[in-house]
Amino acid sequence: MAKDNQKKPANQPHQQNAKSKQLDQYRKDHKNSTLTTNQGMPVSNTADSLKAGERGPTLMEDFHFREKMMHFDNERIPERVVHARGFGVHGYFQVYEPQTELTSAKFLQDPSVKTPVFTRFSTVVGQKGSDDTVRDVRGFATKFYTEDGNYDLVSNNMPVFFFHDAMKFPDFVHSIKPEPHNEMPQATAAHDTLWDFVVSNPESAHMMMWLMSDRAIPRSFRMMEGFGVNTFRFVNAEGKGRFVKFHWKPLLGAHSLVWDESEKLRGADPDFLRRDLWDAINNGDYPEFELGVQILEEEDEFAFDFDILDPTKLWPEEQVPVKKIGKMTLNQNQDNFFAETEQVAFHPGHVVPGIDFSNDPMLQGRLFSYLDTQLLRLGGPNFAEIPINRPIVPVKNNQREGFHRMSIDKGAVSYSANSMRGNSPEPDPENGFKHHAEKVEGRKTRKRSDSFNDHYSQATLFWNSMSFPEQQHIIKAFHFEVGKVKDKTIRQRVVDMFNNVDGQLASQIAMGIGVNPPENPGGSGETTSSPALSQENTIKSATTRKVAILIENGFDLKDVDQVTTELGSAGLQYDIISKHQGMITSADGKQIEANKSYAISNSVMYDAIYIPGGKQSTDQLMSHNDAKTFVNDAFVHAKTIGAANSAVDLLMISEIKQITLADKNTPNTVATDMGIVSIRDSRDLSAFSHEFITNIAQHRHWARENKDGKMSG
Ligand code: HDE
Repeated sequence: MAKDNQKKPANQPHQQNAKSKQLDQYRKDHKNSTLTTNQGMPVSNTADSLKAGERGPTLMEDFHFREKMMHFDNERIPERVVHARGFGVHGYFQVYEPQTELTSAKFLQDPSVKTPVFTRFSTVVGQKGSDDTVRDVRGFATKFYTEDGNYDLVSNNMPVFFFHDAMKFPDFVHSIKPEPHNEMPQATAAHDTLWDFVVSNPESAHMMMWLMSDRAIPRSFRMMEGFGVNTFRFVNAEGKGRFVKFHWKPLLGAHSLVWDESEKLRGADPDFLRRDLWDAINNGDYPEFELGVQILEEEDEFAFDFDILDPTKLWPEEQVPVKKIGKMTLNQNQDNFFAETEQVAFHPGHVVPGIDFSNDPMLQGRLFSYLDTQLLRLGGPNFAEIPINRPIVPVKNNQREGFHRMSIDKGAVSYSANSMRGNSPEPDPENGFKHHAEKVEGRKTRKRSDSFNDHYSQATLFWNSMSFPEQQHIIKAFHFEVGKVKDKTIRQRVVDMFNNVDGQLASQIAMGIGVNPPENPGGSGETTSSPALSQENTIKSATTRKVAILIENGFDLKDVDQVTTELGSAGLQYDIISKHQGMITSADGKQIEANKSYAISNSVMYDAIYIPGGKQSTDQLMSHNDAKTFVNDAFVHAKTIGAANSAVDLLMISEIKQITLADKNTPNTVATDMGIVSIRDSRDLSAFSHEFITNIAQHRHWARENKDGKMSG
């Protein structure tokens, strides 16, 4: 069972502390150990190969060289065909109350039990070495190590998918991956073949709306929802089944980057999302997600105007509420990326008694694919024996041998039924997994049900549910993604296809990509909206957000001390940034350390910026472009900016226009305008700090978009 680590207070410079602790432990673990070969033989020299004379040829008998090189030459395994780039962390799950009425799954019964979990977050399209912040779906796969064996909830951060039937998966993935003739472009949907697939497969409309939305560029893996997408079934001890959709709801809310920021982050920190997760866990800011379920009685299977087995449809939360039944806490980083993140094998078919499948045609296909793909990737059928994949309960069966078999199976009997071993291990008809006894009949056919044929209503529902800034971001995303398509016919077909979603949307798309607007602006006729779909309505919190503090020599120490104390007690993190890394001297001669310089930091790595006062510091900040670029970027990206005393002058020379700043005539008064918080002539920054943190909690101040003539979405 996972251990429940104590939450550590926010501190600074946080990464250094955690890192040096890890390093100390690492050194302790490896103290005075002797280097050996894989056979355990002590090695005398691992730098020079065995040669005939100091300048002579290398000898074939150098078994240490050959073993070392053979192992190195074979260190790579095939990356996942999709979701290659990922990052995994450990944690635990606890149910709030027994769910006996809904399911017999044991890990959903006892609130005192902490079920260990391993969660791997991923992008879909990019290769293992691609960038974290690309526009893409994010995978969110969790392995629960339960007392009834492993249960895998293999989710995405979007609730629907591009088509109905798994049969189309190879076609879709071929179209979105780099084009095969020149392997371009990498890790993006912005090219001809994907959009050719889209216009040729109109059921993709709804998912493409999600992919063009802010959901495709999350601020953090910690601030992302998860969705099981496919319809599953809960079955209770009496055998009663109900349809279920799974959700993960982050306690920090669901938040996104803006497009310009995500592009810049790819250069500034391609590991941005994995570093954010790694640092948060090292800091004791453990990500928490509530597990939610939407439940439908079997009698209500046909009560909706969409088919509940259709994976291009969501069940609007206003119609089928999400019941939160437990919480996952991710509290431990992995020890070894390869052993854990790379070797973990998820499979939607890893279920436990109490969780079963529906006839969702995509789910049925997935049940084949995941097992099949591990054979090549993990080198054979014994991947369940790799430590990260091993259940916490004993595995007993008559499977034997195969590549990389770890267990030494004793005795002569490896079959069932047998008499030589009393037929043990034997099936347990009482407690063993029983498939829900659903009645099924039908003629063999390759047809899809007509009930799957409405491709546009829910795409419109999604569009209707977006706030104005979210809609603007979607239009901008279409301009970028479809604008990159070279074939003008496909660009025109995109406009015509999305005219079925919303006429205004289609006209706006057309405007940016050099094709004709629809002759008759259309739409699907769907007029309702679902507030749960907009990230404007998510949880807003400043906790764990990261602030950049810009100073130079001559800064006001009190301005730094007061605000950093308040940030620390509100659970925020910060870096002190200066032209040069190292000690910086305040106006009254005290020194503090700048743990970052402009060379290794960038505005896009932070949620907010604070500039303390101190005339000499402000003058220096104004004299070089780095600080101005920091502030201007934060402004364009709609982030909270705070400035105290003389630092307000820096804001006045930046691109910040049409904003009300603190005035010399109203000293000691906090001015807040669209997320810019300022104060002049003040020795007490407590009211300022409070206002600054409240603004950070808003995530972004969209009203500011376009105020400088640039559009960040
Ligand atoms: Fe996957 N998917 N998928 N998928 N998927 C894989 O399995 C597949 C789908 C998801 O972190 C592969 O082990 C088919 C939906 C995640 O290791 C592969 C279809 C959802 C991950 C595969 C789908 C997902 C995968 C590649 C039907 C959201 C990463 C490597 C169209 C519910 C797991 C592997 C990890 C990985 C097949 C659709 C989520 C090829 C056939 C829908 C999070 O087996």
